[in-house]
Amino acid sequence: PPVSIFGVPTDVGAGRRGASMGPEGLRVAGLVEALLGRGIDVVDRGDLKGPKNPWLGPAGGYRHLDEVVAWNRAVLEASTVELAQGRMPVMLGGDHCLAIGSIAAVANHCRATGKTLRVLWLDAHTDFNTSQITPSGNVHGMPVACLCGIGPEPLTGLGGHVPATRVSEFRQIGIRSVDPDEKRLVKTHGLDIYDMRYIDEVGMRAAVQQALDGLDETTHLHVSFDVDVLDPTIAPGTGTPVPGGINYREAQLVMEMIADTGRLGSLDIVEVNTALDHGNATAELAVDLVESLFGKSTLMRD
Ligand code: DIR
Ligand code: MN
Ligand code: MN
Ligand code: MN
Repeated sequence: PPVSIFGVPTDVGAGRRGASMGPEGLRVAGLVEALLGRGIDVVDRGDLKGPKNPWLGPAGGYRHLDEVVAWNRAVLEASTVELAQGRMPVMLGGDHCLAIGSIAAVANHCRATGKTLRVLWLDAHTDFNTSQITPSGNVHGMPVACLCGIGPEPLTGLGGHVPATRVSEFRQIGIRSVDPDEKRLVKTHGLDIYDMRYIDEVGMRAAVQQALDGLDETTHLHVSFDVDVLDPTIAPGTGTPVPGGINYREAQLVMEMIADTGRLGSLDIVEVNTALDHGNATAELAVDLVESLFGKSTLMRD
């Protein structure tokens, strides 16, 4: 489908400033031109608007909850409009809290059209914290829980359907940092996680095959790409880098295997923090990977 790009310059869900510059970093790295170069029908709709970062501490277990809700309403609305027009929304973060709005919209779209939802969550973190167990209060550590109905009502009910998604619709790849109580919660809820140890043991190909197993022509595949899934040596421009991430070849393989399914329906590219980057290397790498996600490959393959 034709692609509609939105910048979502928020860092209200993060613990460090600067993810708000991510959309511009990705544009400067040539994201739009890269997609155009692949022959894709793409429009950059500019930046969504939302509140500025008040830079306060947590209140009731959340930092900036009202601001996070406001940003997510904007994301939900924009995504909903694009999906209804048969277009593919691509949200440029911004911090990962925006996935509450983007995925709530996609889940509603699937309900309305009878499609099956699969979310591929590429991240160092499971993002399954709650206000009770979060060590930080940062909502970018909570979007998966919120989507699955665990969280504050303004976020769990954002799209009007609680829960927005089922845990069984998620597959998480690249995980290597889960907070102590969050570990218990993902275990209790049975989240399907392909962590770094699993990737080391079976290889990225097998892990991605399993995570994408069961897709068919009725599947809407949403990819939520937190750039901190990448190893910090190749992607330093992100707020919560964790050693031991996926390397360049593994990242290319994930993207190429997703492209091969032909089911990509929507995308988030989040947590690019240009204030922490070396030059614009992280955004440039993300653009390189997105080209593969949209079908660039070395050879013609059958
Ligand atoms: C940590 C960091 N688990 C938290 N989470 C991040 O604050 O909840 N998610 N960085 O992307
Ligand atoms: Mn994340
Ligand atoms: Mn992360
Ligand atoms: Mn490529």
